[in-house]
Amino acid sequence: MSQLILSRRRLLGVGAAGASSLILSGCDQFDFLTNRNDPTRNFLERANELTYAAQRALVPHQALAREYSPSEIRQGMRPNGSTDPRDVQEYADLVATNFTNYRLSVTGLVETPMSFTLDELRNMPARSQITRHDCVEGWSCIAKWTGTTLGAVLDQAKPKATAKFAVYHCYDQMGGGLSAPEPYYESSDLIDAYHPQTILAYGLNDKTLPIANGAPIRIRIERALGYKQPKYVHTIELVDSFARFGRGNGGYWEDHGYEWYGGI
Ligand SMILES: Nc1nc2c(c(=O)[nH]1)N[C@H]1C(S)=C(S)[C@@H](COP(=O)(O)O)O[C@H]1N2
Ligand SMILES: [Mo]
Repeated sequence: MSQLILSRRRLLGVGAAGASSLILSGCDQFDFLTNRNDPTRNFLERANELTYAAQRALVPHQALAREYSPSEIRQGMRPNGSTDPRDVQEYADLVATNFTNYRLSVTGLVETPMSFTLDELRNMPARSQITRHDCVEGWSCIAKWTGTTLGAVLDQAKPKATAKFAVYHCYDQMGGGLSAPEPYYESSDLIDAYHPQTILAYGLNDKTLPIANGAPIRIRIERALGYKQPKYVHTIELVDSFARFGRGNGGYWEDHGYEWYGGI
């Protein structure tokens, strides 16, 4: 029995160490991730379930991501991915009215589907945190985020016992050109959704969250990589499976080969 545990631990250790040393190895080291046949990426994909199990088993569920002091804020916050989705008419209309008509919907496996105005969200208990954002493209920023705790918002909608994941739906469309546009979406399990540092951010570095960084609401899941920080969120849907979204892998980038857990 103890031998079984030992070998399982060793196995988990390899998965976790392999993934995190890649993440720490810095700038422009990640180009290989776009190469579908790259052995490292295939390893990461296979290690996905393993690192998820490993982190869930080894890291306490509520362990906090490191927080920094104001003097450590650097680079502002470098906008990446979509930075102005005003090509989507619905979003352009919201910008034109300074987001007064914005509503955040909470739907899916909840007892009481809800929708919140920005003022309602801003009037709920707020939390600020200075954290590091790590993009798999090989850069990171340290910035201060302010927002409403997602757990408190979900509680109002009363998640059903069958809810396993939160899917975050965004306004912006990716692709275009030769490929059909695909809406950006992301997801997390409910452990990350209820993590004390997981917030619906409306403030960045003590200012209103700019369009480039996801106005009016972007989610911060501080123990996850950059692509798991969805911007321009309009709906949070609680589900028991990702099968009916995109290509079924739980996020836009996951549908394009990134791992789902994306933990750091
Ligand atoms: N809706 C949406 N969310 C998104 C993206 C995007 O293109 N669209 N890009 C992701 C990636 S890869 C990163 S690194 C961060 C960038 O956040 P920033 O623009 O605030 O720096 O947002 C993430 N969330
Ligand atoms: Mo990223």
